[in-house]
Amino acid sequence: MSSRVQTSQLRAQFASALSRLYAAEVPLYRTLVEVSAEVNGELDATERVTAERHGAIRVGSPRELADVADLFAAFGMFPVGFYDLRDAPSPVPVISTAFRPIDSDELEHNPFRVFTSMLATSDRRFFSADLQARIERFLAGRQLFDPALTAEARRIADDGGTDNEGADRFVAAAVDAFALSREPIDRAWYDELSRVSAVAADIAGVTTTHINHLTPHVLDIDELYLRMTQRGVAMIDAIQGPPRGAGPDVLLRQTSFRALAEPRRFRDDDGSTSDGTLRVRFGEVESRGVALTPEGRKRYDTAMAAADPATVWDEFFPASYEEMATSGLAYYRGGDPSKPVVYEDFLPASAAGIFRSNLDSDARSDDTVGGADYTLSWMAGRIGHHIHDPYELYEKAASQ
Ligand code: OOG
Ligand code: NI
Repeated sequence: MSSRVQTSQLRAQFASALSRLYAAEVPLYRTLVEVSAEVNGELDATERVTAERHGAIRVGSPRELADVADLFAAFGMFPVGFYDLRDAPSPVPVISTAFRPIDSDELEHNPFRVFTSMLATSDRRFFSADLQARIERFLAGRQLFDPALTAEARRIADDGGTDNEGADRFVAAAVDAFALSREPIDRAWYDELSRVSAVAADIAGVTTTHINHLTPHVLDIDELYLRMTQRGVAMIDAIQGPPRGAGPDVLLRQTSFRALAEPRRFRDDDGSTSDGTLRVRFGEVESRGVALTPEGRKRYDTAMAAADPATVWDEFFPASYEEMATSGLAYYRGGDPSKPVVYEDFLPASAAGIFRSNLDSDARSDDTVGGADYTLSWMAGRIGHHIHDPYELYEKAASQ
C-alpha cells in the first residue's frame, strides 16, 4: 500500500509541475522567478511567499467551465468571487472567477489560485447571433479535458486525496491539459475572431486551452520592476492596483511583461500548413497586502477613481496597521493589528488592465445593443458549484 496524498499536497504538486512546464515553454518566466526570488531573499521572505503562484486560463463555454471546476476541486481549489470584465474601462468579453483554497490552513499550506475566464458569447455588444452560433458549434466539437481525467478528479475530490502513484498520474495528466498545443490553427477562423477580440481568438480560435501566465509573489514589486527593466525586459507602463502609500500595503499590486512571439503552426484555406507566431502568453508578478472590509474597499474604489490615486491615497488610508484595524477598514486575525489577513483574490480593473496590456488591440464592441445577463448565480448554476463570497471568507479568517 502506498501512502495517501491529501488534496493540499496534490495542489502543491500541481502548482510546481505547472511552473516547470511554463518555465520550459516561456523562458522569460524563468527570469521573472529568478529576480523575484532574489528580491524576496533580500527581504527574508517566508517559504510560502517564494513558492506562491497564481495562474490564469480561459475557456469558451459553461460546460468547459464546469469541467474546470470539477478538476480544480480535486486540488482543493473552489470558485471564489465573480468578475465581470465586460464592464471594465477597457472591456474584455469574458466573465471570470478565481479557483483557490478557502480555509486558512489550506491557504497556509499552499495558496495556489487560478483566475479563470469564460467567453461571453451571448453578449451582442461583441458577438453577432451568427458569430455566436459558429463559435458555439466550434466549442461543442472540442474536448478540453479527457472525460477520464474529469472522472478521476471527481473521485479524488470525494475521497479527499489519492495514493502516491495515482497522484503522480493525475497531476501529470492535469498539467498536460494546460500545455500549449502543437495542433495547427485554422488561420481564417483565428483571424475572423481576432477582428472582434484577441481574447476571443485565443479562447475559441484553437482546439485546446493553455495556461497563459503564472505569477510569482514578490515582497517589493517596485524593486522587482526596476530590476527587470535593468535586465532589458520591457514591462507594461505601470504597476496595477493601489499605489504605494505611507501606510500598510493593501489588496494586490501587479505588473506584467509581454511574452515574446511563440512559434505556432497554421492551416490555410487551401489545406496547406505554414509556420507563424502568436503573442498570447505573458509574465506577471504580484505583491499582496491586507484584505479590505467592504468599507475599506469602498474607500479604495473612491481613491482609485481620482486622476492620480497616489497623490490622494493618504487621505483615504491611515499610515499604520493599528489605525487600519481600529477604523474597521481591513481584516486582522482576532482584531490584532500584527496579524493581517492577506488578500487572496483579484481586482477587476487590474485584471482588465493585465488582459489589455498583453493584447494587440481592444475588443470591438457595438454599444447600441445590450449585454447578456451573466451573473454570479447564473455561473454557479451552470457549473454546479457554490461560488464563495470573498468577504465571508475574510470574516471567518479574521474571527479565528
Ligand atoms: C487573466 C488576466 C487577469 C490577474 O492577475 O488579474 C489576471 C487573463 O489574462 O486570462 O490574471
Ligand atoms: Ni494574473
